[in-house]
Amino acid sequence: MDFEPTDEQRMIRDLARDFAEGEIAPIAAAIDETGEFPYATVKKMGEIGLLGLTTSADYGGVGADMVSYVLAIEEISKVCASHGVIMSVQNSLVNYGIEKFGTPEQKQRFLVPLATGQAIGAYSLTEPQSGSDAANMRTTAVRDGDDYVINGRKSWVTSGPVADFIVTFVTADPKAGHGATMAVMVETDRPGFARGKTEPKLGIRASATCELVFEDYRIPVANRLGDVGGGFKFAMTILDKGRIGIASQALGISQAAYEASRTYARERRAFGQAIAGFQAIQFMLADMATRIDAARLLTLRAALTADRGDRFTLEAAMAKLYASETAGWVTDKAVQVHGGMGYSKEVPVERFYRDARITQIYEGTSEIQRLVIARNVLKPA
Ligand code: COS
Repeated sequence: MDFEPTDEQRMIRDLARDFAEGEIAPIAAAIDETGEFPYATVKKMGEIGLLGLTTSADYGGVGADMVSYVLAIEEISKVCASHGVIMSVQNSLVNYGIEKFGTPEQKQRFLVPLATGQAIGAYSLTEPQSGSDAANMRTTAVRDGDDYVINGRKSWVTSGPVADFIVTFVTADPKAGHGATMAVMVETDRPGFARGKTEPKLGIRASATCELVFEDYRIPVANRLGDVGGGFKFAMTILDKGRIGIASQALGISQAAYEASRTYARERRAFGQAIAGFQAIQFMLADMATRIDAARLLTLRAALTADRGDRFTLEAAMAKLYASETAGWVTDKAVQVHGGMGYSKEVPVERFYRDARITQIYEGTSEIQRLVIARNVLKPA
């Protein structure tokens, strides 16, 4: 396996790095403080292609491969994990789903504005009673002539408060399990749709998250993505790609926390020398660097497997599990290296520590990743 980026992959990584350092870095601390959604920089991300990075050029995207995508999300997340998840959700959970399961007409209507950043997208699977047990959904879609009438509540929808289009999973019969599920494209300007309160969160505070409420919400049958009964597999297929995005986000947070710790350790003096001279600090930095490299290799392997066109469920779960737990560990140690300063909002490691926590929860908890991995490794040969 060749992990050396090609010229094109480097170019996309550098584009993302320059954008993150030039446009996002100046606002990252402030939007964490206010929890404000960064409309202006998200719009610019769309203009330079980052919101349609892996979408094919036929639908307004860049048509880049997954390795480029991983490198770009890491760069964005190093500076701001909120922008990282906005980019990941739009590319993986929204655009990819429409490109893979949508009709040509749906691609023109929904994918083109999403891939060019003229529209913001979201993905809605979770409900108040069903997070990990994703098939246990109760939001119903009842056919009425050429329409579906949707009723129910969805929760924890990333970009929900600002989305124009939401890939939403519903069921024709809540008692029928996987077999009655389907995906529909919700257009948020139709009557019967409301957004609940925006969640006040511990981290990724500039990424907006909310509940959705459907009361006799009507959409044409033409808004169904894929088949009736195919919703669960649709949700799982695109989550595999989403998990590579979250692994990359976790990697970016880890890398930023590590670099800040290394700089601080060289500058901060105690007992007559820079604290980088103490073995206690050196070992923390050594373990951070090693774990981050391992997480990066797993994430690149998942991306390369996807780029080869092979199934990557196992590789994505391993990458997401390891990179997210690494982000938790690395950011904890980063606070430790900084001592009292690490607990202060004066330095960014405090934000990295809070931002890292969600990566072990959303798009499948660490426990769900272990379950997916265990099912794969225990499969009869
Ligand atoms: N890709 C394609 N198909 C998949 C798949 C994947 N990654 N995972 C499961 N499927 C298919 C299975 O092959 C099975 O198909 P058949 O009925 O044809 O055999 C079907 O989907 C049902 O799969 P399974 O029996 O494994 O479903 P479970 O209800 O046991 O659920 C877990 C499996 C727990 C792994 C799944 O519900 C899950 O990932 N939950 C977490 C959801 C999540 O990430 N939520 C966060 C939302 S985004 S913030």
